This record gives sequence, structure tokens and C-alpha cells, in this order.
Amino acid sequence: MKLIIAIVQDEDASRLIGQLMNDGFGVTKLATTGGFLRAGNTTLLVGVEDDRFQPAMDLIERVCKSRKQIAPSPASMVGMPGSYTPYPIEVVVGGATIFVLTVDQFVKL
Ligand code: 2BA
Repeated sequence: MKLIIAIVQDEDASRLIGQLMNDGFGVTKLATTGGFLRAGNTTLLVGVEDDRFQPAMDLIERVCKSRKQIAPSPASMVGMPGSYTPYPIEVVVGGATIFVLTVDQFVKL
């Protein structure tokens, strides 16, 4: 069994959860915040049997889109003595950032 930890954009989260549930996957949603943009994103925990791993990954890839976002200068640099004028930068976020863990045990009590 695998645990998929998928960090996705809020805009994609509800559709992705709906489609995962429709296909019979169990999903837990966490409201999270990206360290760089300091903006909200969504982390999904999806536990899947090995033979359902690829279909779950394919679904995530289909639903999650990459988008450009304008980010302010990194907060750590703003307001430092002698610092430059802050300028916005463009970053490409997503589709999804995914970690895959092998599950030792899956227990429901
Ligand atoms: P954030 O940390 O808010 O990052 C949003 C986007 O900003 C990133 O998109 C990337 O395009 C850009 N970015 C991040 N750090 C940067 C840096 N030091 N310099 C320049 N640009 C930078 P994604 O790579 O698609 O990441 C989306 C979200 O996934 C991240 O939001 C974070 O919440 C999570 N994430 C990404 N990589 C991670 C990692 N190695 N470990 C844990 N979470 C991660």
C-alpha cells in the first residue's frame, strides 16, 4: 500500500476530491500554506492499494493545472537595512507536488 501526499492548488482541490471519491479512493484534506508564497494551498492524503496507485496518480495529473502567480519579493528580504525596492516575481505553481510513501501498516480501529 502507498500513501500519496499531494499538495495542490485550492482551485483544483474540490474537483480533485470529488473525482477521487467518485472513483472509490479515500481522501483526507488538510488546509495548508506554502512556505514561499505564504498563500493557502491544499494537501491531500490518499491511501491506495498498490494496484490502484497509478490510476490515482493519473487522475491527479489530469485535474491539477499549473498556473502562473505573481509573488511579492521574499518576505525575509523586505525591510532589511539597505535593502532594495521590493519587486514582484512570476512563479509557476503546480500542477501538484507529490510525495509517495510506502505504508507499513494500515489500521482502522
Ligand atoms: P510555495 O512554497 O508557496 O511555492 C509556490 C511556488 O513558488 C512553487 O510552486 C515554485 O514555483 C515557487 N517557489 C517555491 N520556492 C521557491 C524559491 N525558493 N525560489 C523561487 N521560486 C520558488 P511548486 O513548486 O509547484 O510548489 C507548490 C507548493 O508545493 C509550495 O508552495 C509548497 O507548499 C509545496 N512544496 C513544493 N515543494 C516542496 C517540498 N520540497 N517540500 C514540501 N512542500 C513543497
